[in-house]
Order: sequence, then structure tokens, then C-alpha cells
Amino acid sequence: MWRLKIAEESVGNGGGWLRSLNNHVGRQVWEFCPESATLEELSQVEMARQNFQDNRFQKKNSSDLLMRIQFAKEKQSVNSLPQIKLKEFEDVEEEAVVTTLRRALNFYSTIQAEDGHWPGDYGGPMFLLPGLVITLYVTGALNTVLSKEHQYEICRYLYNHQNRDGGWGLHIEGPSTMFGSVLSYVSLRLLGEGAEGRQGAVEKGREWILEHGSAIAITSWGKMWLSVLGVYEWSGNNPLPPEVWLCPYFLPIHPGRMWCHCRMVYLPMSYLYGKRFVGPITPTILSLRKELYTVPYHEVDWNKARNTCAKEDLYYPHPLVQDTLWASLHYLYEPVIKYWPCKSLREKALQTVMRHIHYEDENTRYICIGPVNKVLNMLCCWVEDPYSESFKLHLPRILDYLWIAEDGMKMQGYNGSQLWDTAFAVQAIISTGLADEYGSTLRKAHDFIKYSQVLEDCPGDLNFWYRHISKGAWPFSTADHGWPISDCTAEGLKATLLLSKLPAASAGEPLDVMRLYDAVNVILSLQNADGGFATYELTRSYQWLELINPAETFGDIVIDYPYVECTSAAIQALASFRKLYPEHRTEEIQNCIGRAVEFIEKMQAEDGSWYGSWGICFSYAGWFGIKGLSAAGRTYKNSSHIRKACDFLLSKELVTGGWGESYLSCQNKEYTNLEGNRPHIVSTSWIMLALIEAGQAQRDPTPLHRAARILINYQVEDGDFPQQEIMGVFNKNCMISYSAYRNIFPIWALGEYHCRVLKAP
Ligand code: LAN
Repeated sequence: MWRLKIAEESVGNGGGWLRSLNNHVGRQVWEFCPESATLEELSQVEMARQNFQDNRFQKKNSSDLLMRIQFAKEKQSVNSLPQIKLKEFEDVEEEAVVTTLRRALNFYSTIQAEDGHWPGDYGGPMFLLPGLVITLYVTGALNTVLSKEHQYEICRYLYNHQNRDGGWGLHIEGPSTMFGSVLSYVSLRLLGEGAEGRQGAVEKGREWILEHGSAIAITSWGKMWLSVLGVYEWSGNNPLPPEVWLCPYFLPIHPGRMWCHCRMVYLPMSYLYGKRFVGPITPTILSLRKELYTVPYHEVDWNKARNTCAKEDLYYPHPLVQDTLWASLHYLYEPVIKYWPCKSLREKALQTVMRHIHYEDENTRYICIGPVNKVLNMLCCWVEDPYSESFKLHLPRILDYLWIAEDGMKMQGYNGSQLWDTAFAVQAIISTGLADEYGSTLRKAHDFIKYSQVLEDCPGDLNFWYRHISKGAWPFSTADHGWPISDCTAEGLKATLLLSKLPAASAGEPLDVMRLYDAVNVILSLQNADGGFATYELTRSYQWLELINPAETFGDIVIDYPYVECTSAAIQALASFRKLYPEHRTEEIQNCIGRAVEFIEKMQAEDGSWYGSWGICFSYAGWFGIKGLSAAGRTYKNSSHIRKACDFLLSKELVTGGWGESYLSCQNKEYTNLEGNRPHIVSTSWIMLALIEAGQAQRDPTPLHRAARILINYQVEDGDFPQQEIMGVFNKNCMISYSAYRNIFPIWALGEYHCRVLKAP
């Protein structure tokens, strides 16, 4: 039986290589414990798995049931309050709302971990796991790092997310792509599945690949992975010269100016490219060379393959300048760099790159900023020295990225969303007005937030390492991860300030004021000249750099753009801070808020909408847009921006009441309903929160009543809410699961509905 272990040092740490700043608070890892389950639990899990598999083409997002089953058992929870079901036109009475809220909070408290955070499944993308499998295969570590049970569950996951047509998508809900299909296919084969696979599934995958242009048509990131594995030639890749790290910083194309995720992924890629590293050629590799192409391997036209990409994968086609740039590097630069004296330049560049890799590893306790550079850095450490300490330090951190649910074992988009979810959860619980009944939940969450603040800047000369300050920031996941983020800092600060206003007896001791000042300092330091806030750092270069974005499947990756969501969160945090500490940096805060408001207003479209980047899409950004303006004192009466935003959101209400936005909104940049115009509880909650914030209750509360009825009726027996379609997004085109949102946002929306609509004066 699989067991989720929280804040534990021992799991995967046989060699004693695990490091932590805070006793592993927030670490979530799954361990296989053969004898730990009761028969009842085992059959519950088996049923959940079967259910997922049977409905996998209709419901692609798993419901994170293994964790929920485990916690329900451990805490012996039973929700004794009666479930509420309202009729179509029935009035929503206060009692129904409060009962629903108590049931929701009772349930949500049982899935809080002992260290105070809410663990959960942060899967969704399908291109992450294969990077891990390939890395472990070429380093020979597959069977030492992943047990038979791990491998079995990974295969289960890959089979479960194969589309009907035989291919695999970029993410669990997406249509088949070459990137997803080839990488998933290769992973299954490396894990020992035969060329036919279970019930012919592998063979069907191969047919999809060959019918859609074969592995030559995989995207550039895929080409890189296949080259490492030895089933694609490096000459079929566009150049990634590591020498770009030696350029002077004033050049706009310097990698130090790029979005940290882009920089951190291309850093190790350029090492592997510069070395033309290829893993051992085994019989499986030789066989894959036959399976993945329509012509014999030695007849593939690699030069043509460099710029071939399947139409299913093309979200961001290369503009002509980019192809010209790669061609000139390919034909003119790369042939020269091989020979003396240029060769020594490459040597030097590779050393520089490796220093930056080690710096990143060390300062994230070998978690790394994300799942892609995690495995690439690990591979680079091995290529540099297979017996190195750094490689060993990487190994136990692999588990931090793996998550198991009823659909199998997946690699998550981050090492979790611990701080983010906990900060939201605190705000949601406090919004209900029932905080005094959930004191122990809040105290634990408060501790978690305290232990997760980043207390120091990274070491050394920050400019040299292209790092922003971190001291006082909050991360998205854990303190050990440690990368500071603008809106995570803001949400962490908002939650902390709210908790500080509750009696210490129920919420715990407030955070030391100096640490609040540090957080404010981080927020102020992250405002761009245009008033907006980007994600981790200031915007360091120009938008035209997107022209050289080589990743065909992702948009907006090259620089760190300012976003409505991040900017709004900063306003909200600073506005709540100054209410409590009006004397601290008064003028700077005033100024910062004013400029941030202008940015949000400027970003609003003609029709009153904002386009969101990190949640689905118009509903999420609509909530943030309104909330930011409102925190700065704008109201429906005095702001035409808020009025327009309300009109926009109201115009998207479904005839049945509520809202249900589809992930297609993000790709197409146009508000799109879910198929069948069904409501989605998370987008319904976001829009309810937006409208309540904008005073909808005083004008016409009926859309709010309709939405509340939907939320109440969706609640299930144990107080949980159902998992519906995927709600998170990044880089315009890839979706990601936020499994806690189905609990947090209905609680928050019904909480505000209870206090600000039903009980409103
Ligand atoms: C995240 C997760 C958190 C998210 C929020 C804090 C919610 C957001 O408001 C700001 C952006 C941020 C930090 C974010 C950016 C992109 C990330 C890091 C991710 C969606 C998690 C995974 C994704 C990362 C880029 C995935 C790896 C893929 C690449 C294209 C490098």
C-alpha cells in the first residue's frame, strides 16, 4: 500500500544525502509499504483505480483519491452533518450555507497534514515523467531509484492517459501531440513494456507516431531528449551554444535576462548539446531506432528534421528570423567551435555552465526550480562525473516530484504547491466567519507559513548569479525550494496578516514584524517600471525576444512578463499591510499601489475582461483584476474598469446559473464554455468572489444566489467537492492540476456569500 509521508527525512534517503533548512517542513513523498493496509482500504483503492480506468476518456483528471482515502482512515473522520440539496428555484437560506460550509471545513481539515499544509496532486503535464525515465535509463539508475512498484504505477499512469486515437497529449486533457506521444511511448518501452504493450496499446501508440510524421516531427525539447537517449542525432537539433553564457550582460539576449524557468532549462540543455552527450546504446535503443521512424535510421535526413514539427504540436511556430539564426549557427558557428583554438572557448563555456548548474542545485537543496531542470541538472552532474557527490545529492529529491493517485504515478509540475494552497486555504477559512471553530487547523497552517518563509538571500554576488533578493519572500512550495515569487510572497503576507488579527489563542502567535517588513521589501523590489509585477524577478529584457522562443509548444517563455495576477496580489498585500502598519515605508507603498493600479487598468481589454496566465483564464484573471482594483479603493461607483469587468463576467453566466470556463480559453484567448455548457465549481467560485467584491449583492444578488445553489448542490456526501476539468495553466498552452482548488474556492466563495451577501446590511 502506498503511504504519503510528510516532512520526513528518511524516505529515499538511504545514503543520507538529503539536506534541509527547516526539518523538511512541506516535503511530501510517497512510499510503498507492503503490509500497512487493511483489506477495506485496499479494496477502496482498487475501486478508485478501476473507476478511473473505466471512465478515463470522459474524466481525465484524477480526484487525488489515494491521499484522501489515507487521511480519512488515519483521522477516522465522519461528517455527521446532513448533506444539503436545494431545488431549482429554492431560496438559499443561511442555514443551508453554514451547514455546507461546516461540512466542507470538517472535511478539508481532515486532509491537512500534520505540518500544517495541504498536500495534493500537482500533475497534469505529460512531458515531465519521460525526462525522468530517460535520465534514469541513461545513467543506469532506473532500477535503483525506482522500485518495481514505482515503475508499475508509472506505466499505469502512461496507459491511463493514452488518448483513444493511440497518441498522448501535452497534458492530460489535451489532444494527441508528437511531443507527448513519442516521449510516453519511449518511456513505456524503457520501463520494459514490449513493442505491443498491454492489449496492443504500445503498438497503437507507435501507429499514431508513424502516421503523424514519425519522431522526426517531435518538438525541439523532444529532439533534445531523444538525442540524449541515442534514438535521434544531435545534428538534427538546432544549436544551443553554451557560449551565450559568456556574452556581456548588456546584450538583450543574455540568458541572465531571461525568465528564470527558461534560463534554467536551457542552461543544462546547452551543456548536453555542447558535449553532444549520448547514453549507452543498448538493444532497446537499437530497437527504438527502428520503431520510431518510417525509414531506416541511417537514412533519416537530420538536417531537414531540425526544423520539422508536427502540426499537432505547433502552438508557437518559429518565425523566419529564428530559423535564419539557427541555420547560421548550425552551418557557420558549430563547425568552427570544434577546432583549436575555438575549442577552448567551448571548454570554458561548459565549465561556466556547470558552475551555474551547481549553484542552482545547492541553493534549492537539489530540488531545483522545476521538474525539467531538476532532471536535466541531475543528468549534467552525472555526465560531468558519474561518481560525483552532486549526483548522489540529486537522487533523494526525485521523490519530491512524484505523486500517486488513482490514475497512477506521475511527475508533478513543481515539488508541490504547498505554500500557495495553504495561503489561500487560510484566507478561505477566515472568510467564512467560522474561524473560531477551526482554531487548531489555522494554528497549524500558521506554523507552516512561518516555517516556509525564505530567510536569506542566495549566497555570493547576486548579480553574478543573476539572482534577485529572496530574504523575506515566500516560495510556491517549500522553503527548501526557496525561489522567491512575487504573488506567493503577497499571498503569504496576506494570510499572515489575517492570522495576526485573530486572537493568538485560536490562531497562534503572530509573525515577528521584522519578517513582515522583509516581505514588503521583496514585494516593493519586484515592481517594474510599467507598474506591473512579473513572477520571480523583474522583467529584464524586451518582448521581441519572444521571436527566438524555440519551444514550439509554449508561448511567452523567454522573458518574465508582468501579469495582472501577480500585480493584483501585490496591491492586495500592500494594502492590507498598510492598514496595520501605516508608518512603514508609507510613501513607497502608496506609490507602488498607484502605479500597479494603472498597470491593471491598462491591461484590461475593451470588453472588460482580463486574460489570465496561471488559472483558467478569464474567470481567474477577472477575480484578480477586480480584487486588485478594489483593494486600492476602487469601487463599482468610482471605477469604470470595475463596471466593465462586472458586465463582462455577468455576460458569461450560464442559463443554468454559475460559470464553467474551459481550458480552451487560454489557448484561444477567447472565453469558451466547457462542453455542454456545464458549470465548473472553481470558475463559478472565482467569478462569485469577483462579483461580491464589486458589490453585486447591493445591485442584484440573483446571479450570486444561483451560483451559491450550484456550489451547495455539488458538494458530495463526505463534505468534499468533485474534481472537474483541469483549472491551471502555464505558458498559454499547457494545463496543470490544482487539486486543492475544488475545496478552497467553494469554501471561500460560500464564505463571502455568507458574510457579505446573506448577512449584508
Ligand atoms: C508555476 C506555478 C506557480 C505559478 C503562480 C505562483 C500560481 C503564478 O501566479 C506565477 C507563476 C507560477 C510561479 C508558475 C510559473 C510556471 C511554472 C513554474 C508553474 C506553472 C509550475 C510549472 C511551470 C514550469 C514552467 C513547468 C516547467 C515547464 C517549462 C516550460 C520550463
